[in-house]
Amino acid sequence: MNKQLSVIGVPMDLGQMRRGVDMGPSAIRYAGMVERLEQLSYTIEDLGDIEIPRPKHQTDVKHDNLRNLHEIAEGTSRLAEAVDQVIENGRFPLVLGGDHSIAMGTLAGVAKHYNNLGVIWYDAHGDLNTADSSPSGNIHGMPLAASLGIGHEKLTGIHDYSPKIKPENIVIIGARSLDEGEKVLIKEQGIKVYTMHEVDRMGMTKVIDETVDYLKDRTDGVHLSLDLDGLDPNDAPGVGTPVMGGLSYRESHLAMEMLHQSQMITSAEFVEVNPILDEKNKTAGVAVGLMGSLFGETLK
Ligand code: 6HN
Ligand code: MN
Ligand code: MN
Ligand code: MN
Repeated sequence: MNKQLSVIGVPMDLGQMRRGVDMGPSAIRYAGMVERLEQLSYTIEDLGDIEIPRPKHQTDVKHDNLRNLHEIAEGTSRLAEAVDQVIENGRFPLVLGGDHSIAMGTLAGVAKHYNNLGVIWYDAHGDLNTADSSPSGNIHGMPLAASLGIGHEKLTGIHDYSPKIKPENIVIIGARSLDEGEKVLIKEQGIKVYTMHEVDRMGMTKVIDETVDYLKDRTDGVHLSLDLDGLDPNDAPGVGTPVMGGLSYRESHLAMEMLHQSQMITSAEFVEVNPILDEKNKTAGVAVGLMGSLFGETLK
């Protein structure tokens, strides 16, 4: 793994309606991220936080079922620039959210450096909505669709190109709350999904083995987009859209350890940590623990 990490915080809360997720990057840093990764002999450069615009006026709040469209497009474009530069400098981008709408910016910055970027989307949700299919108008439910080039052009066109990724290069793990339109898109586009049903039947070992096999030959880099709500709310309570019956703390550590062993991950983001909804910064601690495993911590 690239031993030079660049950390970028994204205090974004405009993609959903619960306050507090903008403090996710601080909470993760406070939980000891830098110390944890330095122990694994990574060199860490913390680039601080991307500036996210505040919504300008009340009438600007909702454009055609796309809440805070302009501000999110602006903030994620800045993120795309920063991530692009990190890769340009030969370093590994580690992005801290913020709500999941930031993935549009991260992927925009990452994907132009690859011909076939793979994406592992670790999440209770598919985040494959568009303005037409979204039940909420919340853009954090849309970043995977936008990255595929599906949705409003302000979102699909971030960093001036589209699409960022191909449907056959995506693996979703942990899904248990998919909207009808998302299910249709998954079928139409042939996106690989391991729902909780498959994780329960197959076990996480087989899920990750298959994921690695599937992505190995078809991709030249793999981005991990880890939404903390992929985990069960008992293990990660500090998230805005919790869904019962999720991936356990232990399954998630196993997944991260196996992904480390695969040597496949070339960029990562940890999103949706909301310290206001959390229990004593537990969820940020879980995020840092999972980073430890992803970056090679072992008990031996
Ligand atoms: N996330 N599918 C729901 C929606 O409003 O589109 C929930 C989205 C959650 C998004 O957790 O990143
Ligand atoms: Mn506007
Ligand atoms: Mn998500
Ligand atoms: Mn989610």
